[in-house]
Amino acid sequence: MNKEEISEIYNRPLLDLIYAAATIHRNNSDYSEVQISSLISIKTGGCSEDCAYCPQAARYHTGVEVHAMMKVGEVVELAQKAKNAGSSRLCMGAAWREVRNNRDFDRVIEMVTAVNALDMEVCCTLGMLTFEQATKLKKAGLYAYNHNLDTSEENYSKVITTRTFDDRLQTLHNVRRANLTVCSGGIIGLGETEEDRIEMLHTLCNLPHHPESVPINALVAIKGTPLENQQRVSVWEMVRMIATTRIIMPKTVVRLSAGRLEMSMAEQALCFMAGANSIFAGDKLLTTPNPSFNDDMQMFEILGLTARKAFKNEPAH
Ligand code: SAM
Ligand code: DTB
Ligand code: SF4
Repeated sequence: MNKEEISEIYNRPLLDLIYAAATIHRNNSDYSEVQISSLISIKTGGCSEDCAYCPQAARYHTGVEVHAMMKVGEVVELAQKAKNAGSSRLCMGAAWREVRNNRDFDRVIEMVTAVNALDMEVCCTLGMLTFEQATKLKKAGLYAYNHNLDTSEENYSKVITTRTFDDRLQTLHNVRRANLTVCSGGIIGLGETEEDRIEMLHTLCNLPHHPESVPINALVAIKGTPLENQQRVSVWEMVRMIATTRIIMPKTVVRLSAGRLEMSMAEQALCFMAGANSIFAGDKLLTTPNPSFNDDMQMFEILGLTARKAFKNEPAH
């Protein structure tokens, strides 16, 4: 799909857009199923990068404490709790620029092996990754790798200067080549234009394969970061972004990601109607608060949503 086509979709009258997205969603998936994914920050803070939105960048004074890497046992315990609460997917995040071939990576491999044994979809987000590292993770049982484009190529250097948009694409290429599933999306509310949003979606939907999941984050403005004074995006912008993603990538799992804490149940319902079919659940994202499992379960009950099972698209697993 080209940029003009995506732009036409993005700019439709909102209710037409939601209706079209809901129709496509119903024709492609069981629309009542929503994936519950939990996040664990296995290595928090102290990151060398300058991502302008990030509470974990060492150079900003955000109050996030630097923690040593978690132990394998601690991660497994949290993963089991998340599974018991209904999560089918576990994403382990590390505040790293890139993966290094050292003891920390060996420990990640152990974590992946252990969480995979719980029969959850295991995802990692560890920064840049080589093909060899991606292959090792795959062998250990990794299911998905998250690496967000975050914004358009054009806007990228206004948000991050310590790496390039092409670096991001290279990692996505390495991940795909290692036969892992790809999770890649972005953030809205960074100060980007609507054209930037459309361009980011254009890049994602013109990768050789659509990412299996696309997280859409609303910026959580963090005190101490260069984006601390950014205004919150309106729910209408979230809905527009989600609906457009759903229409251009009909089978992709679209995750309503950061920013849910400030959204009412009615607002989230609109996002699900527009085609969102995944959330991050649990009291915490990586470092910032998120709605509680109980509140989310109540929401599922009221909206008639059910938790999607692990490996939904892989009956052979
Ligand atoms: N360090 C790795 C990397 O940058 O790829 C992995 C962890 S990083 C925290 C993962 C993603 O979290 C970022 O790409 C960004 O999309 C999202 N993120 C970080 N801070 C955020 C914020 N304040 N608001 C919304 N999303 C945020
Ligand atoms: C994604 O797209 N969003 C998640 C996950 N992938 C790693 C992270 C959101 C982080 C929000 C800020 C924080 O809690 O530190
Ligand atoms: Fe934050 Fe990841 Fe950027 Fe590090 S590389 S500052 S953890 S978003």
